[in-house]
Amino acid sequence: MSQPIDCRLVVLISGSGSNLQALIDAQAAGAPYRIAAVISNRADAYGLQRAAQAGIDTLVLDHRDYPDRESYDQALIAAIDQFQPGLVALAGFMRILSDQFVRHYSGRLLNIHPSLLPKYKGLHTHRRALEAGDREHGCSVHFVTEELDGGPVIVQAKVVVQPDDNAEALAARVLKREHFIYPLCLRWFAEGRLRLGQGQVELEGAALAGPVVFDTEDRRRKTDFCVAARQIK
Ligand code: NHR
Ligand code: GAR
Repeated sequence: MSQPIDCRLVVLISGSGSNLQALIDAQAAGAPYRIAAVISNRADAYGLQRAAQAGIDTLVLDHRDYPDRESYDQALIAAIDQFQPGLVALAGFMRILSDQFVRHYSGRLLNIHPSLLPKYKGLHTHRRALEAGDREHGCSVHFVTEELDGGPVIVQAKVVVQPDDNAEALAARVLKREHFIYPLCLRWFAEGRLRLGQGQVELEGAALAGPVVFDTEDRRRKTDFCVAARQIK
């Protein structure tokens, strides 16, 4: 059996923080991690208010106060490590992180990205999926590695692209699925079932051949996730 791990969590945000809210709500509903702090690179991020409302420590570290990425990332590491997290989650954090930062948190740094990786790494993913005429789009949770949006993918959720879609409408539907898969991955991690092996995702002690995919019509609840995981082994 897997052992629950120390799951103090630090969440990095830049904006609205609706993914953060999903993590807060999951914690309140019994998820086995504790959000120790929320850190934003922007003082006006609405997610800071969500955190404060939930009684979580917040910190603003503005990248514009630092001469370069390396010094910003050093300061960020120092700020995060005060909270001694077992896991760091990027939740709409909009700054690229240096190799040094990524290595420091290797195996305990997750990101939620609004595309079906490896498609559409980087920014403006919804617009790019529409412009390409894709019939489906979605979101991915992955371990962060030095390669931007290139780390091993854990879970994806798909969304059908509608004929009359625009980027905003599509983004809103994808975001709903993000709010399902991100708390799920953090729960797995905190339960000790999910880890980064040699460049690949290990779930329940076995390497995944590919991400666990929740299909467009998939309304499985959290209790069924192991079934979903086993199907693809
Ligand atoms: N850092 C590393 N090393 N690896 C990853 O996989 C990372 C990362 C940092 C952030 C999130 C990512 C996303 O999910 C993420 C993954 C920001 C940019 C970006 O271009 C790209 C990807 C992601 C986040 N940021 C601009 C920059 O110069 C600034 C954009 C802005 O401020 O609006 O840092 O998509
Ligand atoms: C989410 O869609 C997240 O996947 C995306 O930004 C949004 C943040 O929303 N992340 C990126 O694009 C990273 N570059 P939120 O602040 O409401 O969670």
